[in-house]
Amino acid sequence: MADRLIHSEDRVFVLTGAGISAESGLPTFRASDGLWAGHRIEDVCTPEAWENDPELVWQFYSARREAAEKAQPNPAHRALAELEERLGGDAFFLCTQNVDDLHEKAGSRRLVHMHGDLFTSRCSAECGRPPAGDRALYMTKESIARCGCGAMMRPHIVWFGETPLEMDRIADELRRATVMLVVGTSGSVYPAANFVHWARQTGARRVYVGPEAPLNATAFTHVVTGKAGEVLPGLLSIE
Ligand code: BV8
Repeated sequence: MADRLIHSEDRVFVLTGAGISAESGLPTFRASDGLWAGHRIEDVCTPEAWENDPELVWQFYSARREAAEKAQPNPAHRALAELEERLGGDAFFLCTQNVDDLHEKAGSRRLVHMHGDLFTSRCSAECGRPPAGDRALYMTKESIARCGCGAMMRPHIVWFGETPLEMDRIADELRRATVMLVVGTSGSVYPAANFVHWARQTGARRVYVGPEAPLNATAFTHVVTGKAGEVLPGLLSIE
């Protein structure tokens, strides 16, 4: 990229996907050995899957809790946390599709998990009690925690067919951004894959970082090919 990506007066909206956590040892979804390997999405990541077999769903998410618990942020996560620090105030906003907590471990603060987060559970009967922090592993149906109302606790994760979280805040931050940076997402899941098209309407500069072009590559002004952990530290210096 000829000139610097970010200028001191910019407002930066960042969208991340599974690719940013790949260098931390967490598999992406669509890689051959990806997260879905061995599980059909519809068997572990839909409300129907939960109705059919809550034990299998909790075994899937317990395995992901175990992996995420051991994982550490990589230079890409840290570069974003440092950019937030340098821009300061509300000039930086991070929306992640990831349910791991590596952005928080790296020090990011102004962020939302639009697809939920691994270390929170909520009442499967939606009795009204708020979601609660939960790092336990549930490998059998009998061991699954119960809500005060008696219903099973479910992962606080947005499954296919469910409404993503914080959409109003995300739309508001996207409207105000002058730069949109997208890192490590294949652009195959909606509404996240639409965000770059929304940013195009505001005239924001739109940059993708990843080893291969995403499905919505034509919507970007710049595509920087490479691994996030190798590219982001250099890319995010401010003019
Ligand atoms: C909804 C939580 C209504 C679970 C997830 C329009 C058209 C078609 C279909 C739909 C549509 N609208 C809605 C749908 C249905 C569906 C959908 O999109 N289906 C797809 C399959 C076609 N969407 C929904 O159901 C959504 N809900 O639409 O509700 C609504 C809409 C708007 C407003 C209100 C209501 C809910 C979808 C959320 C599902 N839950 N995650 C869990 O984690 O277990 S989605 C899950 O998959 C992730 O969160 C992520 O979003 C997606 C995976 O994608 P990526 O993160 O991109 O990962 P992937 O493996 O695909 O790619 C990795 C990338 O990283 C690659 O590009 C690779 O090159 C790159 N990479 C690899 N290594 C590196 C790297 N990059 C950088 N550095 C590296 N080192």
